[in-house]
Amino acid sequence: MHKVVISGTGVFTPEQTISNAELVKAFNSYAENENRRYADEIAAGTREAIAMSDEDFIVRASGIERRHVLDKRGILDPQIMHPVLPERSDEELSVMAEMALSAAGIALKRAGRVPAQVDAVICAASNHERAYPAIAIEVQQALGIGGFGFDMNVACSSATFAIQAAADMIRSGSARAILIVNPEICSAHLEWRDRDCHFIFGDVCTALLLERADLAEAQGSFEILSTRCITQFSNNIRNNNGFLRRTREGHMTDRRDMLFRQEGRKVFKQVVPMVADLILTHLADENIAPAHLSRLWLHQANKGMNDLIGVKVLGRQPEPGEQPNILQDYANTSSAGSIIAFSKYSDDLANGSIGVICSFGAGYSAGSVILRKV
Ligand code: CO8
Repeated sequence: MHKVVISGTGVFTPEQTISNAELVKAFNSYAENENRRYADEIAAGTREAIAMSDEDFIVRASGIERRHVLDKRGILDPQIMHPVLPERSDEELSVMAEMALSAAGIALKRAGRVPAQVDAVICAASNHERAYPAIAIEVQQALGIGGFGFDMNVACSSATFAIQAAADMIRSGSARAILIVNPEICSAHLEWRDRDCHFIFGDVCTALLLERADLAEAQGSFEILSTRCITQFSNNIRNNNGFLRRTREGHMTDRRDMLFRQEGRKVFKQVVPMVADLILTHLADENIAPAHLSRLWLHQANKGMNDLIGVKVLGRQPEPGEQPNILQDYANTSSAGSIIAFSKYSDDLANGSIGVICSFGAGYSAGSVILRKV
């Protein structure tokens, strides 16, 4: 069995940002318009008025201060309330592939590799802009990578599950180097007209290069000591959009269940113990004491959730920097969140330092990756 390292990471961050203030202003303007439009029904008690959103609530409940998005204009227009991403022809690069190329370029450069040295591409994300051909194969073709590519989706755990899949392939010898890309266009599957969730997500793309340790040349790689993935079915985070919706009589394009929806409180309560238990069991099975952990790169959904997981895993309040959060700037970027944290906050670690990347989300799913700086 070969040893495997993460030799390069990259983050593509869309230029456009939306502050909580801008978001709340747009939402409240939409809500006022709707409430005016249905004033009679609201007065008659046959319809509920839409409640206003609030900046202080958003920061208090989630820790999110702003998010990057691909199209700010459409999202903030009270008459539109979603990103407007023009359809592209079959000959043009898809949006996800374009984001992936940007992040992949950075990851390959950091690893000191050219595409010809890569054997496979995995595009792992919460949603794919089309069913086929795979976005991964488009990225493979655009970069000039040989071998194969495929898409996979485990919602917020897509990146960690892809790390396990790629590491297993490299360990067993079916590939020497695998590029993982996580283009997350969360803005397109978020209901921006629902105040319970309109603040949660942002857009981004991350990339990782995994290589056989004996072939890797980059300084400051991270050896993958062990991976563990778990899933447990739950309806508490759900998106019913799928190809079967076209086969149903009277299908509507505006059905709420065709976009992200969740029971946020239940998710919070059920997922925190599940994740803390996964990390602690995983560490124990690898004979690593939590006290030997230098860093936790957690999924970036909610600051309160991460603070609690940190305390449960370390058995004490994490020191500043031990558990870096990026969600204040990016919001929840699904599978990319923990990888952004890893990419931005890992260079400073000393050789031999041990850290854990951990994702969690819809499914439920959770993935833990134990790393050692080499
Ligand atoms: N402004 C003001 N008040 C609000 C707002 C708002 N924007 N939103 C809700 N409120 C109100 C509620 O109506 C409620 O009022 P009341 O008490 O009168 O009923 C009150 O504030 C409290 O609301 P909540 O109970 O909902 O608030 P919480 O404290 O639970 O915070 C959170 C809500 C932030 C959503 C929190 O529950 C949370 O973070 N939960 C965990 C979420 C999570 O981690 N989910 C993972 C999903 S991501 C994933 O798996 C990937 C999916 C694929 C990506 C999808 C891309 C779109």
